[in-house]
Amino acid sequence: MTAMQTTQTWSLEAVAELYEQPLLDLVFRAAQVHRANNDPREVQLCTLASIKTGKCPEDCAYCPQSAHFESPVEAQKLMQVEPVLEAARAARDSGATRFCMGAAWREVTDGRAFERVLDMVKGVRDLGMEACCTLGMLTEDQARRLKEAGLTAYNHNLDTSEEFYPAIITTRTYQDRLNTIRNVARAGISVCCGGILGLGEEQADRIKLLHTLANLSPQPESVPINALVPVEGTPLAENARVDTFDWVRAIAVARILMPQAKVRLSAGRLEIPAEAQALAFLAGANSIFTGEKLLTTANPELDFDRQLLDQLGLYSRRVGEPAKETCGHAAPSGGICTAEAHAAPALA
Ligand code: SAM
Ligand code: DTB
Ligand code: SF4
Repeated sequence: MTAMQTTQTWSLEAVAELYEQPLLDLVFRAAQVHRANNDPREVQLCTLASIKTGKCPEDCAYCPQSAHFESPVEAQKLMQVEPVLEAARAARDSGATRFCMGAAWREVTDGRAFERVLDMVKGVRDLGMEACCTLGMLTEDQARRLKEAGLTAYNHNLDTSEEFYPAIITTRTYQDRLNTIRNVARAGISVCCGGILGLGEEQADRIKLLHTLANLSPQPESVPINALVPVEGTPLAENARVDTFDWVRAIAVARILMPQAKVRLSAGRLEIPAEAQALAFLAGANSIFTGEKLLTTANPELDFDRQLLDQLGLYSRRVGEPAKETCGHAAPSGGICTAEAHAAPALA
């Protein structure tokens, strides 16, 4: 079974029931699901590049790149191919295996800019890395061209529940988002789709978001969980930081609902204590963004992340390095157990 297959249809009630469990019961169950499906010691490192920054026509209330608000972000036109590939090479040398290119566009427009992005994708793939793009809305034909260029994954988040969405973004609809996700999947590109916590949503909105993500068909291969980074000038600048236990809760539920997806700790990690991040890894997170910047906001230093992974006995794999056949834990028999041996008994 691959991560692309939807394993089961989840009812909203079942997702709510999972979400509302006592936190440590939930984390324990998520850890079991994680160990049954993935090497629990491996964490994928991804690096982001903002290839076109600012002046975005969309009005996403959290985003410092929206042209609707005055934020400290300095706008930058679409980068040339070579500096983007230099950044990708540097990311690969620092241990990243996935390079994600983000553009502050409402949608992709056919023409020279798109051709340049296709060249970036080819270049990143030639470095042996996974290439991911997040460029706004896409047609089916544009998705097909990205696929031909070698694109591994396309990031397009649902961000929150369908009901809460219009309180955050008015320039596009939830259905627009779903249409692009469908176009990406039809082109055979992996879907990277997640959300943000801390927008002012209720727990019920988080449950609905997780429910929608889990029932996408195919399920997302990658689920970024962002914690709002409040940025000066945006309407959400004064929002309180998300409670870290709530953040862990969402990660654990994502892991249970989407057992084989990469659950990525995305924006907001700089303000989240190392101990809470450790709990997130236990609950099934298995990827982080590394590098001192996300798109426009700060991220932990690479040395901090390396030390954190070392302290927790986690590792990342470099480009070309094969998956470890064992998870490295001592088995009760005295040998080294295989990841399969971690498989939890079937869950009721
Ligand atoms: N323009 C494209 C789009 O919206 O799909 C791609 C770039 S956009 C910056 C990618 C994602 O970053 C958003 O969907 C949102 O989840 C996240 N994001 C943006 N600003 C954020 C912030 N201040 N804090 C946390 N996450 C943020
Ligand atoms: C995602 O969900 N998070 C990443 C990636 N996908 C593109 C972006 C986070 C951006 C945080 C705000 C900023 O740095 O501008
Ligand atoms: Fe534009 Fe994406 Fe920012 Fe929304 S999140 S304003 S679409 S860059």
